[in-house]
Amino acid sequence: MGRLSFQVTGESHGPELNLVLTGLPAGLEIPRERIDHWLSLRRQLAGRGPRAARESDLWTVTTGVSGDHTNGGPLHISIANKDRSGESVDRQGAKANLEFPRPGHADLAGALKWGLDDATAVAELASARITAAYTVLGAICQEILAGAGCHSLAHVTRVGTVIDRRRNWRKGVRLSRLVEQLEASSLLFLDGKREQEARKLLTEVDLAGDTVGGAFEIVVAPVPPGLGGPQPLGARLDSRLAATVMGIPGVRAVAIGDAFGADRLLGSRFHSPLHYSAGKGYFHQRNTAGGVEGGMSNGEPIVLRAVVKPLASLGKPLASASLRDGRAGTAPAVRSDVCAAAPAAIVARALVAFVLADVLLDRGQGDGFEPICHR
Ligand code: EPS
Repeated sequence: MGRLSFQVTGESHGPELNLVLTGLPAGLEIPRERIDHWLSLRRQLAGRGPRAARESDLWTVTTGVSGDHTNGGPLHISIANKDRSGESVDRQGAKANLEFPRPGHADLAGALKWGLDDATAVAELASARITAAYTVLGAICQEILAGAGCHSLAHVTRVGTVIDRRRNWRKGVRLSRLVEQLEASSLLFLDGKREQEARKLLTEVDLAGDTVGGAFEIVVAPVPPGLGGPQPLGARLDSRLAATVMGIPGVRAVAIGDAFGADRLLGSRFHSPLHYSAGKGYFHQRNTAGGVEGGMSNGEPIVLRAVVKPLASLGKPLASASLRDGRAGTAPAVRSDVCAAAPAAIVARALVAFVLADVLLDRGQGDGFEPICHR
């Protein structure tokens, strides 16, 4: 769409994941520590199942660098899988029988698409394992944002019934200290007491053989105004951000700003008065627009929110029907994570960094400002 593009390949239990990223400027340092840090957050935050603990996400750059810096060519990075068994396993460690699709998983739709009587191949492609590669992508793109002075954070706002403290992300907010605070929390919560409640809930849900949904928000600030555009559709920042984050397995709803709940409100209540000060420039009292109006950044923090469904692999599975002959049965009790909210938030931060790095690098004729970062 813009200047950057990427491809990711790999199966959940295949030998490796591969990321090919094109369009990077030459001379960008590969941020090894940040990549490892983001990967370990994605792997180790609360809510993960036994598989995540077994992986170490060792990654190797094979092309596109000269020493520690990009050389202007396509960057290729592979991430090794430790579990290379080629198939999902059940909670006892035996091959999961995917003749009976897990309701809510990709199993049924993929089996119908490819005419399969066992959904193993579908589960391999649909697995969230691929998000390790998105995380590497985002950690690199965050360097481009950093070059433009933009910080970003991932905050889990809900795990099941437990809601974390909320903030109004207003212009001038400094994100770097908050990032440290959030990353010290096992669930990317701001409030330690609520984090403990959410941890307790995760343990209970796991013991019950169930999974639980959640929600998160990604915040980027400061953001220069005018990124994106009202036309064409593919240039709209809201459309690009939402479409990209919606592609994370488990994410089922994406909103910009305070849009969740806006269906109940009057315009005079939802929108917020506009002000101007010499120091801050233009700003709204409340950032209900989430920093994007008319498909363009308005200079306020970008706030993207998303809902993650409860994962479909259950310890006490639902009734299902055979892919062979339709007979009634039960879906398998496949090994799984308990809640995807925290790892998905890290992945969303990564993909948001990709979209914003792309619009920052791609600014050219018609955009009306000096390129911020084009080493
Ligand atoms: C996943 C199921 C689990 C997760 C996996 C995504 O794997 P397994 O089937 O081996 O138990 O742990 O996520 C990862 C391996 C990862 O690195 O994120 C799924 O069905 O999507």
